[in-house]
Amino acid sequence: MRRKVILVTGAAGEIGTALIEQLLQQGISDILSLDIRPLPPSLQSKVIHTVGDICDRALLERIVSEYEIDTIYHLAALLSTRAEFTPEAAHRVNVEGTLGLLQIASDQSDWRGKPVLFIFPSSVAIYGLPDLSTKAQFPRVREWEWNYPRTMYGSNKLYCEMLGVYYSKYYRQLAVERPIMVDFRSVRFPGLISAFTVPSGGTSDYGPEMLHAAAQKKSYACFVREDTRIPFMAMPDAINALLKLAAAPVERLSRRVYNVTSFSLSAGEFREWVLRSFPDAEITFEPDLRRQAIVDSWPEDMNDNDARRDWGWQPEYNLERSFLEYLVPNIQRRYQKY
Ligand code: AKB
Repeated sequence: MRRKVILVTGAAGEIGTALIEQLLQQGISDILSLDIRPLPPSLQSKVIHTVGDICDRALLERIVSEYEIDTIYHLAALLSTRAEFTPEAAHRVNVEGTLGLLQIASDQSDWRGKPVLFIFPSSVAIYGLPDLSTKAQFPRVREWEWNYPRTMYGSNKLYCEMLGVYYSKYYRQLAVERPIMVDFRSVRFPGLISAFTVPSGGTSDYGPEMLHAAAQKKSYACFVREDTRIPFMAMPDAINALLKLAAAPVERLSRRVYNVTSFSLSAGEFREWVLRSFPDAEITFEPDLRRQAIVDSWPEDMNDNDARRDWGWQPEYNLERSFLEYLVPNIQRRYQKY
């Protein structure tokens, strides 16, 4: 018999490590993690880790031969800024990697006669507003509005959402006997902020970078204008959203892809919040016009009413709690020596 596991891809990344810690805290230890990097030492002995590429089909097949995959948290991705430097590689990881996993999930669902749960983090980057006046006119977008991403990453995420819906509703729709479908569910995250890790390769990174730099007494030049406003969320809420969506009864879901968010603030307001706790922080604004254009195309806020109604989504960390109870104390502790 194969051992039943939860598969987490991108396990060594920001969301991956936080998710695995939370699963372990809930007493779930049958976790198979996959990443091109090793896990942080604190997690290494607690889960079964495979170092490898999600695009390596032979590796995925070997995993399937050894384990029964019950749930997949597919977190591996190349983020929006990094993807612009290597768009084809981003497409390979973000799209082909996801397609391969959906196929495996689909085969597994059919084979065991029960859907594999496939949880996929999407992003605010799937939105693309053409200019700042339109951004001001549509401050709180619904799921189906402005789906015109201007980055490779946003396009990849939007297409993978569609692939997920396809695999959960229409896969092999012309076959005489319909297979058991994958149970695909996705949340569109805003910019995420963790107290324990600094993101890399994203375009919403200026928020967390500002905060982590201040705590280390390093000066920081923010790469967007002061008035740039996008939505954000503290990492514990992001993990909570993934777990809550995974646990929701399928009959309660009126969609497969949901906006989730917590608070929106401008880069200038972000700086003010950082200064409240780190009054000596040196934060300047030196916009990089190319990265600025990407963030300008993202909405100020996302309407997450459907997630609230269907599966009781509600962020636990609003702006004040995020800074004062989660981010600042943990970041201060982390960089105590500075
Ligand atoms: C990025 O900036 O690329 C990510 C995202 C918003 O999905 N943080």
